[in-house]
Amino acid sequence: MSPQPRPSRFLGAGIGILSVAAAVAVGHLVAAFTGPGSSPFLAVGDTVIRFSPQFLTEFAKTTFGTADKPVLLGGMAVVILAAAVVAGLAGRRRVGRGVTVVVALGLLGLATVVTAPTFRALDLVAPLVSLVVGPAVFLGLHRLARRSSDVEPHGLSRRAALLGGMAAVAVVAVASGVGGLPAGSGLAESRARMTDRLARARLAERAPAIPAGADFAELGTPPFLTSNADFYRIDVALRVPELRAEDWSLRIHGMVDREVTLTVDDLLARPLVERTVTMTCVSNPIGGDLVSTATFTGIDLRDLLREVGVRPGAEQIFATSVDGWTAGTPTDVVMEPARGAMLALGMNGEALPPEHGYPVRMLVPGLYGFVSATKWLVDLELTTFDARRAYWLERGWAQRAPIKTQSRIDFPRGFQTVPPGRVRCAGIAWSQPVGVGGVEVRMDGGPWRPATLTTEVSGRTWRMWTVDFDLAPGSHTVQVRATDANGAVQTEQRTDPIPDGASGQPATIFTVG
Ligand SMILES: Nc1nc2c(c(=O)[nH]1)N[C@H]1C(S)=C(S)[C@@H](COP(=O)(O)O)O[C@H]1N2
Ligand SMILES: [Mo]
Repeated sequence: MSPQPRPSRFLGAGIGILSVAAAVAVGHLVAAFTGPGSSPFLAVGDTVIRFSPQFLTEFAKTTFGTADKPVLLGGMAVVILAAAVVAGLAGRRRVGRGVTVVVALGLLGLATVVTAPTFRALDLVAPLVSLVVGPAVFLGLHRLARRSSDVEPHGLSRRAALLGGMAAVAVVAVASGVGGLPAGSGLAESRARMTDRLARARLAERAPAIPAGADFAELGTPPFLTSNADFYRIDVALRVPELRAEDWSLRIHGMVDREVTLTVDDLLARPLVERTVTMTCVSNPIGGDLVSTATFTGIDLRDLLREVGVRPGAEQIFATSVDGWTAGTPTDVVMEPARGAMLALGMNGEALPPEHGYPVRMLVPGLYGFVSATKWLVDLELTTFDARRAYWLERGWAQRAPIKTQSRIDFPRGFQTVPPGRVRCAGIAWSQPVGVGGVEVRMDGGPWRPATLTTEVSGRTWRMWTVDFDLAPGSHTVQVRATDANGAVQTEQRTDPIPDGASGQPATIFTVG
């Protein structure tokens, strides 16, 4: 009997990497058919997000912005790669050790899928397939490697068999990973149908017309309406939930007189309203761009809740998305007659884009998104504040979070150099739902001067401002503050976004020269 030579380090590591890659990729491919929630790779990522401490989430958001998810998945790939190399090296002398590491990785994937908030029995298939594929490939390649190193006349062809086997695994892994990316979910067709239905529906309430001079885009402000492509996006979903309108339903239960379950047809049979709303994220720093405006189409949430019958003592509307994210909205705010809270199906003349909550999201003008704007909404429970604690409340953010009166300087930009003479400063301000009453600007600590404002479209939306200064060459500092329609001035007091939104007046240093 020939001795059992161990594969070279290089070969050992290669076998480890290939078997783990095959396991991950095949699991991902199977998940494309059984449900995106069951991809072991994505489930591990979701779990990392779910259990990340607050500071880390904030760090990721501020450092990588919306690239935070690709960065996370890339980081995970590196860690898994390292574990695969460890498995490969450990398995050189004793195959069993390598297999143990591969199985441990598989069990990790299985555990994260099973503990996901959206877990269903069918989700077991993908991680179980991964769990089998990993060790099987590992053992198979080891067998080929052993044989190919036997000193026999057939050595060359056995070597060829090993290389062929490794290449085949690599091809299968890449093909599965790529194949698993776009799951054929019929989402595009579903959205096209919805866009069509919304376009043909009769509106019971129209959004106000946007007048020609609603923005100062030529001076550097954003356009009044943000396009869907440019609308800021914030959520904790690693993969955008793929939920067809045809499969959607919303359960309204808890402290209500009549529990109901509604379909999209039920919603479209109700009077449709169209409202233009400026949305803001509580994480938006002073001067930040997590603020956007769109015209939403949907149904009035207050009307719906009045029909369902809200019981006294139901302090919050606890909303859950299909991927298990939650938000608690104070009931009293939603039930204010002029508030305009809604369940939205359309955004700027089309079905909600998948990343903004298709098919249905909630929206409450004047409340930060984390307490009001649940995307991919599937459940509303009327309950007390004590009974349920929402996702961000659990992580140190506030229970009640009205949007603070805020303003932003869009021109000049920080440290920009502008030509001498007349400098035309411009920016935006918002104070939902009452609206912006005025904006004042001062230069280099001088007197506050009233700015020119665009025509108000609605108290639920932002307003743009501009003011001219004649400036001498040199460094200057411009500062702005908004006043709401009731005369309350935006505070000078600086606070961080956590727990209920940043406050303070923006200031920009720039150069005239
Ligand atoms: N399902 C779900 N809905 C969500 C979130 C989320 O993480 N998951 N984030 C909320 C937050 S913090 C904000 S600011 C808004 C952002 O909505 P947008 O991405 O459409 O701008 O969505 C809210 N709705
Ligand atoms: Mo947010």
